Amino acid sequence: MKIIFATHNQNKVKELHRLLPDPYELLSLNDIGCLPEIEETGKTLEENAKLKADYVRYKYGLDCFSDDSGLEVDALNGAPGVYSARYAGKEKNNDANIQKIWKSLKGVPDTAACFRSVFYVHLRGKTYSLEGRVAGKIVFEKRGFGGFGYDPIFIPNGHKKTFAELGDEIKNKISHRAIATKQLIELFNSI
Ligand code: ITT
Repeated sequence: MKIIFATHNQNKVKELHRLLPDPYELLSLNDIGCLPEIEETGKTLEENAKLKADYVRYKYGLDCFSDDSGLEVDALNGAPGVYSARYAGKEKNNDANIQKIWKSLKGVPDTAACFRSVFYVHLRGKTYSLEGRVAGKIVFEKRGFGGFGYDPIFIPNGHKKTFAELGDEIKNKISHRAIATKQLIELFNSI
C-alpha cells in the first residue's frame, strides 16, 4: 500500500520509513514531485498539520498524512511549539534555535518540556487527527549525534541520555512521532 507523507523533512521521512511495517510504501513530497514549500500559516500544530495534508489532498487528489511537530517548554508557556522549526528566524537554523532556547531558559531551574506531534490524515474520504507526546527536560549542552532538531538537548523522562545519545532505535520506540505512527497503523488496519 502506497502512503504519501506530506513533508519535505527528510529526518521525518527516515523515521517513518523505520516505523511503518513492510507492506507500506512511503512516498514523500519530493517523491511525488511536490517541491514548493507549503506555507505554514496556522497558529497551532493541528492547523498546520491540516494545511499540509489538505494541500496535497486538493492539489493532487491523493490520500495522504502530514506531521506538524514541535518542542513545548513549560517555563516558556509552550514555546517554541508550532514555531519550533523557525524559532530563531525563518531560515530554520537549528543551532540558532537551540541557542535561543538556552537564552530563554537562562536561570530557570525547571526545564520540563515535551515533544508533540500531530498527524492529519486524509483516508478514503474521511479525515483524522492523531497525536503523540513525550515528556522530558532540556539540558544546557548538546549531547549525542543521532536524530535531528532539538534531539541533542532533550532527555525523555525515565532516561539519562538525550534523544541524540539514545539513537534511532530507542527514539523510535518512545518518541512523539512513534506514538502517533502507532495510531496511524491502527487506523490503516481498521479500514
Ligand atoms: P515539514 O513541514 O515539511 O514536515 P518541518 O521541519 O518544517 O517539515 P515542522 O513544521 O513540523 O516540520 O517543524 C518541526 C520542527 O520541530 C523541526 O524542524 C524540529 O526543529 C522540531 N522537531 C520536531 N520533531 C522533532 C524531533 O523528533 N526531534 C527533534 N526536533 C524535532
